[in-house]
Amino acid sequence: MAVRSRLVVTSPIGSALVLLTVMGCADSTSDFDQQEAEQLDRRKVLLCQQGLSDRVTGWDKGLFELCESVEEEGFELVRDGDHPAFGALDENGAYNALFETLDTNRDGRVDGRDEPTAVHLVGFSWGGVNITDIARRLSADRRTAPGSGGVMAMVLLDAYQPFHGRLDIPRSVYLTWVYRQSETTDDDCSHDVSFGYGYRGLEPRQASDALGFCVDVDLEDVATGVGHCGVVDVAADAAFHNLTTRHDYAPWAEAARACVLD
Ligand SMILES: [Ca+2]
Repeated sequence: MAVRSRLVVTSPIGSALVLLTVMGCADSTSDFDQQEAEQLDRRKVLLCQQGLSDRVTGWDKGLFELCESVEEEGFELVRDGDHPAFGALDENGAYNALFETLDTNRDGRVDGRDEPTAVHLVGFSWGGVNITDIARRLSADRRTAPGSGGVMAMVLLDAYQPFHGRLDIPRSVYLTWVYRQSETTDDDCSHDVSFGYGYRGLEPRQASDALGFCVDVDLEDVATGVGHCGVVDVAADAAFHNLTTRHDYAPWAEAARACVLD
């Protein structure tokens, strides 16, 4: 186990440099030419996935508003009918809808003949684990050409599933921000569905050969009394900033840590 030491998380500039590195640049804005600018301006798609009981109970816990606020910034939101996010038990439906959105020429493949698209993913609780699966599936899908299955940015909000000890971040995701709480409050609504145990966001582990960067924020360091069911509201501004600028959220820079590497 190791921690990626070259990650810069102390300022928004950190992720800007990260992005330039991802895009194949060296490390300075002098290399940020028209080609990279066009890549940043490419079509942006957002897929969101909810927690396990959220669809049943009607609780979106702030996720719908977050996803639609990003949509208003020019992102194409992959909707599940009228819902701005997919239910946790419909990972296949979410994946298929994403694939169809990326397959712009409708030939059953995602490759260089489709419109260039930057994929963005958001998942809360159970949906956060699903979202990491979706990122992994996209890069491994035989219908996806090499180089066309990457994810530009992913935000995981207290990702949790029973029987998962940790959260594996796929190497195909360039920028990952993980917001989680490590000490569930006594009155948190997750107690009702976990025999009183309460949910805590899983610790992310990034593949040591990952191409991108992963930032881990324990919300206990930036807020008080955060429970599992309040994570989306607490982290919504940070997530919005991450997705729309691809930069770190400066107010929480002191709490940001590089994800542990496998
Ligand atoms: Ca296609």
